[in-house]
Amino acid sequence: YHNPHFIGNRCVITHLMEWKYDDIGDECERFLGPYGYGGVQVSPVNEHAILDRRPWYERYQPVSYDLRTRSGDEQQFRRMVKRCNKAGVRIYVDIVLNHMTGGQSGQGTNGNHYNGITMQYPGVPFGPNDFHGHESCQTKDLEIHNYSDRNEARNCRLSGLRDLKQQSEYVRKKQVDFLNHLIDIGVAGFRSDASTHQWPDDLRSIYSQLHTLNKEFFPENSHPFIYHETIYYGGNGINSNEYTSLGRIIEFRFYKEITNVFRGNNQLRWLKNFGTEWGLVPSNDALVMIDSHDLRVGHTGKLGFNINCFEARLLKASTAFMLAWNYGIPRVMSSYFWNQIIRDGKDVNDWVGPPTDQHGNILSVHPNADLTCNHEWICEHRWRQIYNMVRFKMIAGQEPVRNWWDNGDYQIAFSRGSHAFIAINLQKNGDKNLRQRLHTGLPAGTYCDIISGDLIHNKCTGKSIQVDKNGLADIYVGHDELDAFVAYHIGARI
Ligand code: AAO
Repeated sequence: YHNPHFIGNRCVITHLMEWKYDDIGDECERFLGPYGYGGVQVSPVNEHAILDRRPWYERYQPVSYDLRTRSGDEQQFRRMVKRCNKAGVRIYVDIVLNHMTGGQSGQGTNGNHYNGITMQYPGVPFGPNDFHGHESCQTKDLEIHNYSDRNEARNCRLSGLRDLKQQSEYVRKKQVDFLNHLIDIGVAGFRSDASTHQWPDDLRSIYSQLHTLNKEFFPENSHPFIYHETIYYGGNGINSNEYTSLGRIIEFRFYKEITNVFRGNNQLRWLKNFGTEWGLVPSNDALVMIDSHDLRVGHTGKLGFNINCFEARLLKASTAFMLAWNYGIPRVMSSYFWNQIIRDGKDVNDWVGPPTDQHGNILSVHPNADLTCNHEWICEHRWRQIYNMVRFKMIAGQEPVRNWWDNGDYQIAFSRGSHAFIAINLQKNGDKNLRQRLHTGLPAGTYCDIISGDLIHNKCTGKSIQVDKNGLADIYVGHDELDAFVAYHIGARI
């Protein structure tokens, strides 16, 4: 469950939040495949509640396991999976097994009625006996109040969401069928939503009944890749290591520590031994990110601390570190535009759903010739500084971190063996420019900086360096430049 089943040396996932399946299929063929992305996380695919104003988070309120959302129906989902696999790009589905809807009633995206008050979900079907009640949850209002309490966190309700009793064989069977349906279609794995709120043994039992991956696209006997949302920062919270035997975990300490460093609260020089020595889980157990669908709107962490698309320079630099460092499987968030208005530390528009036409249909993505998207879709995964670092990571491969240099403060540089080299400058005081003759680890030659430009027709469109026969080069990152870093690798050498 730890292996993402990437093709070749691909190694990065992007979350195309709320994209339509047809668009994701196009994107796999025209961009993700050619530019070396390994996979796509898609927003929840099963029927969910339709809420007022159509917030993005309605997708986290399941109504049934039928495959139909505003992103498309089952046929479109199948077509996408096939096209992406053929383009060398895997599909991972965000699965919401912990709960059904909140305490309201209405219609789901496939036309099934549901009632969260009486806990009737005829589309599955689930009834009141399939949910946790006072016999297992000790809080008066059945809500989780203490997230560190194992029983409460798993047997009570997360923000009012009706909490499924996964101890019931019937409930597990319905969920196994759902996951097997997706596996048979050809997905490579799952993001497990709200994992901390489910008992590890229940998940284990569900996973033990899963099919192996579809042989049309995967080697025989491949198991789905599963990564768990376990928000753990140490202390007495529920430890994410309770889940590492089940698959990978999303290592929130990575996001928190890296954000803290790039925000200027901790010198970059300390990153020299970043990873397990900082208390993180072993690299092979981790999936990492800088931004996510929750972080960008402060549904986890804090606005002002979290880094999202509205702070592009910081997002690019921190993402570059994530992609240059050899830890975990990185996931790049790709969002859509919303009008962020922060009041009292909260974004009043934290609910805003994907761009739609006046009938509520999600808009298609029409990229520009310069590879960027239009105003509605941010497409961080198409920013040059980011997709070129995806290539950097691919070229760095399994090479170790070497040639570490720092100025004792907010400037660092390191190589990945003799394949790639990066220098980052976030210096705030004293000599703010990074100007050094450094060991790059690279073979002699002229290299293009893949951040300020590209190698095109054997010429650098941005900056370049000369590496001498000892691997030394003059590295420069001015403090006032568009980007806070430069990056070079053997794939962009003249
Ligand atoms: C919506 C409405 C609610 C309404 C509900 C039901 O917004 O007002 O009550 O419907 O009608 C998403 C949205 C929710 C939405 C939900 C359903 O974010 O707003 O509710 O869909 O439509 C916890 C969970 C974690 C969860 C996260 C948001 O543990 O699993 O909250 N993430 C996932 C998804 C998310 C989704 C759901 C789960 C539900 O990614 O998109 O919700 O399917 C503490 C806890 C964490 C907790 C965070 C939340 O963290 O430990 O477990 O996450 O708080 O902020 C310190 C502490 C640390 C603490 C942290 C805060 O560092 O050490 O423990 O601060 O960041």
